[in-house]
Amino acid sequence: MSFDFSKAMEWAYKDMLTFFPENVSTFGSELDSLFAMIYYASVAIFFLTYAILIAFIIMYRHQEGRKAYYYHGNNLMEFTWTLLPTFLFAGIGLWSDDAWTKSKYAYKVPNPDVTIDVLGYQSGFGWQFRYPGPDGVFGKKDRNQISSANPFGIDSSDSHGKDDLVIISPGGARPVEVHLPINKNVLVNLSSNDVLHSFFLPNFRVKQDAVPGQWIKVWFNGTKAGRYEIACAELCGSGHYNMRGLLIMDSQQDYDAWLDQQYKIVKPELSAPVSDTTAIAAATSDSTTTKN
Ligand SMILES: [Cu+2]
Repeated sequence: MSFDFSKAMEWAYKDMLTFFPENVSTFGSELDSLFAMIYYASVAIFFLTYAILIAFIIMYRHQEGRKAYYYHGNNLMEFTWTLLPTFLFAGIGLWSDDAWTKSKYAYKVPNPDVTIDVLGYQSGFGWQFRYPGPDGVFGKKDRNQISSANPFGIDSSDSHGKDDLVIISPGGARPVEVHLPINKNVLVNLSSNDVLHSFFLPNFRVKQDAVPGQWIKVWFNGTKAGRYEIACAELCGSGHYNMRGLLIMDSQQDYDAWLDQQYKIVKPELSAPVSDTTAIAAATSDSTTTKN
């Protein structure tokens, strides 16, 4: 069997990069090309290093009568192997600065069209999502009011919090499902109830640690409707795998319809008159069927 060098290069240079799921984020392609550039450089350095290593093994193998010689350092060589990686890493740093700033810096977050709160938790392992409700304003948070029924600690004395919509993982292996609109700047305020989690949206090239006691801003703008995975990328405990969720990207119209429907399920008392018991009953029975 002969070694097909071009096949090996094709594997090394192309196929490895197809591990990425489809990019559906506005800044995703910039991060992908950065990843590809670093990857190509690593593959090239790998082949170069191994070619030299193998050549030296052959060139300097034991030969009768040849004697090894000792010398104390070589300035030119030491400068070279210090400067080359310095330029390489400084270059990567400068090149990645734009993509990093755009996607990660809190002061670069564009004006959000939609803002949600996301909270990772370990008791049952999942994510809690909070939408601001019809008034578009989140209720204030009060950590003394945090409970299993009120995971965000929404301040009961703040009227803006009365209509906040909280969606919690259904538990067990069933993934939580949340919807967001496409072609909109989505701002996520991210935190954790207990340990470090990591909010990971592979298709959106978003991965951010969720740190207890801190609210970290994450943003993205999704370009394509569809169903995408939400994962926790931090090994956070025995139920880590249960943190899988589904992010469904909708047109604005479908998103509004979903939000209305969720609102009727979660807040029947606010979305229907109290006397209208049939509407409440229908909305409540919906809650068992809409989780898919
Ligand atoms: Cu986790």
